[in-house]
Amino acid sequence: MKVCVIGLGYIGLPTSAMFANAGLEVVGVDKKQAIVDALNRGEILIEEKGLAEFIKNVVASGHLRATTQIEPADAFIIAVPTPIMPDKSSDMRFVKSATEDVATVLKKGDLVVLESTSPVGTVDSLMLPILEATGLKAGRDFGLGHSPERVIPGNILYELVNNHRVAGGIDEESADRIVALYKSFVKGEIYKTNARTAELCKLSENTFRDVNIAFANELAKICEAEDINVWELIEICNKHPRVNIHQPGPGVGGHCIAVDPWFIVEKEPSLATLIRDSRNTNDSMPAHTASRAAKILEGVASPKVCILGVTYKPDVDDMRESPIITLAEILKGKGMDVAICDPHAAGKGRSVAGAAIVSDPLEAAAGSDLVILGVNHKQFKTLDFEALAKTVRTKNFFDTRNFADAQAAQAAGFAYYLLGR
Ligand code: SAJ
Repeated sequence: MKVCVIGLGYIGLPTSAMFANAGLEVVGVDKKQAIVDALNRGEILIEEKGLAEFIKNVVASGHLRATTQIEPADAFIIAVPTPIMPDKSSDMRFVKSATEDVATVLKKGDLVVLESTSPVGTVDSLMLPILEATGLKAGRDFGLGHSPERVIPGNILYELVNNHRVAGGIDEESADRIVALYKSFVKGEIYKTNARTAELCKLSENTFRDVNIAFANELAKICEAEDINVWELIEICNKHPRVNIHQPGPGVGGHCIAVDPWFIVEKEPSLATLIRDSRNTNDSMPAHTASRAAKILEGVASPKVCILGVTYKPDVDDMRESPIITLAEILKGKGMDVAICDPHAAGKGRSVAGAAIVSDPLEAAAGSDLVILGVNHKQFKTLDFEALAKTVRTKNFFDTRNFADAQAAQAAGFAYYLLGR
């Protein structure tokens, strides 16, 4: 069995390695020569727990190699990006061109599986016509369907194997063949359905989270207006056996939860009203956080703000769609001097709102009038507030995650502010 995986990113790479580790012959295809060259040397260019070692081993075993050109295979897995355009519509260019590539080598008996998160109808309206233009008929001559990845960055290798999966086929036999293929390494259940349901499954999972986070963020704003601590409120509510309110924060980032709900809105704009409102609520949080910061700094001449954390979530180096980048840009736009500290994102030549990212909180906080905790990285749990107090100009601390040691901050003389209170 030979599998061709198209797109060697956060999903394509570990998925290729899983198939290879299960003994299949795997060819990874990517347009970027640097990724292909690295993989053929047994190396990767992204950061993901355990992945470098795993890839090194499967490449050495001879089961995995990479190329820039598609090759004939028995199964094709498409794991390319499906980004969003500025107008919030989906950009399906990469799925389209990957499908066109598959069509050039497609033969009777093959199986084609879309893994990329995609709007409902992608398999039957975008991919199927391209593949059938070869003269082969979907269902009769080749299998086709959707089996979205559902793994969380930072724990991909574990979740790829252990999470449940959905296998949506354009017909029963396609679904069966997708199940059989993934069973080579998946230990979770694989649920069979049709392709459209599988497409909406993936979108609904991330939208569930987005809507629930929006609810928490709306509660945070309500609590600020009503002089209630939202964190205490949520903790107590969640003691109820059927309540599980999510955590508020300065916004929702990443390339999934902040993006996928728009794929539903794009398809059904007049029906997806709660979904659209939730997205807008979450998108309003960086500006809301910035206006709280501006209020704290009222009357301070040429204020300097230090932000701790700039990635989209804790303990990763991934900054995609991070709400903290938006927050930093808004603060800069308000005329503030912004310094950024992030131990995970530092040292990679990246800058945010014109500021270089440094790894030492004390260095970033020097001379500042407000320190904002933006991301709950482990390192920030044990901030040295005594040392921080000596380096700042004004002792203001604004925690957007209810994460820092408030007592230690206050003991060191900081005025401690909390989002959602
Ligand atoms: N966040 C909150 N409050 C919360 C939970 C999260 O503000 O209560 C924010 C985080 O700070 C972060 C964002 O949401 O900015 C998203 O982080 P996340 O860790 O919840 O999710 P992702 O985007 O890393 O991964 C999600 C996962 N989906 C679900 O949990 C339903 C993952 O399983 C998916 O595979 C992934 O999206 C994907 O690729 O679609």
